[in-house]
Amino acid sequence: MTSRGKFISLEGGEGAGKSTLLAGLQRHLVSRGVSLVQTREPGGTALGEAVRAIVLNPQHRDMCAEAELLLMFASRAQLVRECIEPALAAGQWVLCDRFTDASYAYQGGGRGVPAERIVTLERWATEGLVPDLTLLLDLPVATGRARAAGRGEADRIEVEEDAFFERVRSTYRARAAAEPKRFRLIDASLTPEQVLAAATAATEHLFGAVA
Ligand code: Z5A
Repeated sequence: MTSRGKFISLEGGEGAGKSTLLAGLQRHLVSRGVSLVQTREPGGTALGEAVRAIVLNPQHRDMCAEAELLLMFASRAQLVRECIEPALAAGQWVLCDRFTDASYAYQGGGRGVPAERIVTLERWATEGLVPDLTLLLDLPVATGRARAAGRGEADRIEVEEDAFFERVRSTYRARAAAEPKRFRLIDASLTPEQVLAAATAATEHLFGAVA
């Protein structure tokens, strides 16, 4: 019988280095013989990418927090059923750029949506699917924003003020502290090589579990 694959999510604030880490981590996991599916949120399916274009479009500046949250979960519900669950069931590993923790951090911490509402949506939309490992790239807000600056027009969420991103960061850190077995907090101010080394070390126990 094929053993179920492992599910790894990457989280962090703006400019924390998730995309940079994803490329190196993908190479590492493939070199270890893992059959890997890489995806992202919001997005990762045709429907999810259409949702992404809506939620990040600066023209929708009047979008309310509830609509934003529901759109994130619409994308997630589709991604879980169309991509993540079938891959895990087939024994593939899934590396996802953000997952449900981002909704707690951004819509919960950032926008102030009560966490109980997100818990309800999580149970319903993802049937409680939780990553086996979540790598949280932690970085001071100002450093992340400086890194992300100069990439062209800011999207609808990137235009938020620093206080919003401070709430996002502290919500992520609180979630990591509350679930130390699932989360690995990585100091994202280190060099890309050091961040990758910390991330690959954090994945080691997953190999033991499938052996
Ligand atoms: N969102 C939400 O609100 N609710 C949800 O439920 C979900 C998402 C799922 C899209 O996410 C937005 O959706 C996001 C949260 C929201 N909004 N914000 N803000 P995204 O992940 O697609 O976009 P992002 O968070 O804006 O990612 P990013 O800004 O593209 O950052 P990154 O991927 O973490 O960083 P990077 O591109 O790898 O690196 C940024 C720059 O820093 C680049 O020039 C690198 O070369 C440099 N870099 C990277 N690593 C290092 C190190 N270690 N040292 C120095 N420089 C580095």
